[in-house]
Amino acid sequence: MTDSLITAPLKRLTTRAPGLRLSTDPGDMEHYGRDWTRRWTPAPLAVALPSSVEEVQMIMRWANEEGVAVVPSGGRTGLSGGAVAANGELVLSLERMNRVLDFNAVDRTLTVQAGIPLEAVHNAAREHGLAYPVDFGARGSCSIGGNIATNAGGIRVIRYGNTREWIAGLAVVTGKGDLLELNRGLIKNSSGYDLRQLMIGSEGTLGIVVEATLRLTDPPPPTNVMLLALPSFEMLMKVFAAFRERLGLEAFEFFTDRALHHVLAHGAQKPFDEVHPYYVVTEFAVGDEQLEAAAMAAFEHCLEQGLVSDGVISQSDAQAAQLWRLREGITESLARWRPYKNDVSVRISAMPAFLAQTQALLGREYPQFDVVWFGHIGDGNLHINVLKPEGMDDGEFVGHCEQVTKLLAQALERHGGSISAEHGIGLVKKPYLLGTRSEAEVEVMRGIRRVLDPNGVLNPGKLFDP
Ligand code: FAD
Ligand code: 2HG
Ligand code: ZN
Repeated sequence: MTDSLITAPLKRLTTRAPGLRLSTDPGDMEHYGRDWTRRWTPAPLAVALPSSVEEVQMIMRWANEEGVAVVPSGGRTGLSGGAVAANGELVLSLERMNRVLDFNAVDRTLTVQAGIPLEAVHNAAREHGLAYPVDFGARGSCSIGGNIATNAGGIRVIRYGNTREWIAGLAVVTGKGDLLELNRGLIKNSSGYDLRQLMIGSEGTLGIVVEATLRLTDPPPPTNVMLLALPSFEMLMKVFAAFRERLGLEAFEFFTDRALHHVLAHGAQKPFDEVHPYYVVTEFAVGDEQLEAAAMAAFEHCLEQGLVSDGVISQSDAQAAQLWRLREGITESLARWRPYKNDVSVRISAMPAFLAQTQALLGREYPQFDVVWFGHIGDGNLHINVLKPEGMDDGEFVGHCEQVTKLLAQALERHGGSISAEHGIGLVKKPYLLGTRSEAEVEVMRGIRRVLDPNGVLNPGKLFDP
């Protein structure tokens, strides 16, 4: 610890929790004070790395007494600023609470500490011949606690749903420091409010997830991955319908030529000789003649109807991984531009009209910007990343993007959509929460927050203002 940075409240914390690992090292403050947004300058009070539930409770009780704000922190891969500590908060990192606690073969559940990386959960499930199906590109760095706090989605929602579907139980330390054991792995439980579900997606504003019991499922079937090239945007949802009608889809993802451009510049392999404006990566079960015939029928139908102009199907696991890299590598390939991100969703039935209107809106508002579209189109979820032009001032860039996001939010409101599909509201989308959620809903949320965190010490300023 850097002595000059150990304030009186921190001294009292070390007295109360003598074994607690605490850091005021400037490198740690910088590292733990930010997430992937890179828009705010980290300025925490200190970083606490508890190793037990009791230490988390001690921290929360201390925070209430001292009036110190606490930012729960997982893998800090969040894209909405939820784990940013820029105002003298204590960062409470779950990084050291990263163990598998129990596997139950009869219940098919895995109980883990919240700081465990998603990929370690995948591996643990696989070791027991089962699978945890929530998956996405940040799997190596993000934590299960962060996934729960954001109700993370990813590339297999179309088949398996969001994180919410896979949580059988939670242990949560509330803003007051109480420990709640929620649902305890039960499949059926009609004994009043489901507080477990309330915690999922609460972005660290109601409680700190310390442990989770995850439902596991059968390992995925053998699959093929297909990359499709599309001649126009209007074809996208028609291709989706054609494939969904004929196949049980494991994934249906989309990206544009601009996304491909960046991901290729970042080292991925070019899939086609020609450049096409739009692409889809889809994955589906194979293994018998009927399934393979259905996949070919879907592709041929799209080709005949002029909905796709080219396609390639994986012939090996290595090729499947190569095709997936074109989609999963996009976020990393854009990171150096610190893009302004939008993560929006509408119902699938509203998608064609919403896409057409949004394309017109963004074409008008961003004529000279590099706008990169991609996303989980099979779930009605689009990611629209706007890259900052070289030389443009940060403030001017964000200001402009925020004006456009207001228009986008209005379009979403007209279509009954959401300003955040899977990344959370955090700081980035806070100004647009009303519109997706009504005043009455936000007032209920405030009330719930007051009960669980009466002194407002948990992640203040995130999601909505007090
Ligand atoms: P953090 O960033 O550390 O925190 C996120 C939020 O959760 C913050 O509000 C934080 O305060 C809170 N929090 C963290 N841990 C806890 C806890 N234990 N208890 C209470 N609150 C907590 N997201 C998707 O949904 N789908 C995707 O496909 C996807 N792909 C991504 C790809 C890349 C390359 C990257 C960088 C990010 C991607 N994300 C995606 C976003 C991000 O990975 C997810 O939001 C993830 O769930 C965040 O987990 P984390 O542990 O990094 O959380
Ligand atoms: C994805 O789907 C992630 O790849 C990240 O949700 C999206 O970078 C983004 O905007
Ligand atoms: Zn996504």
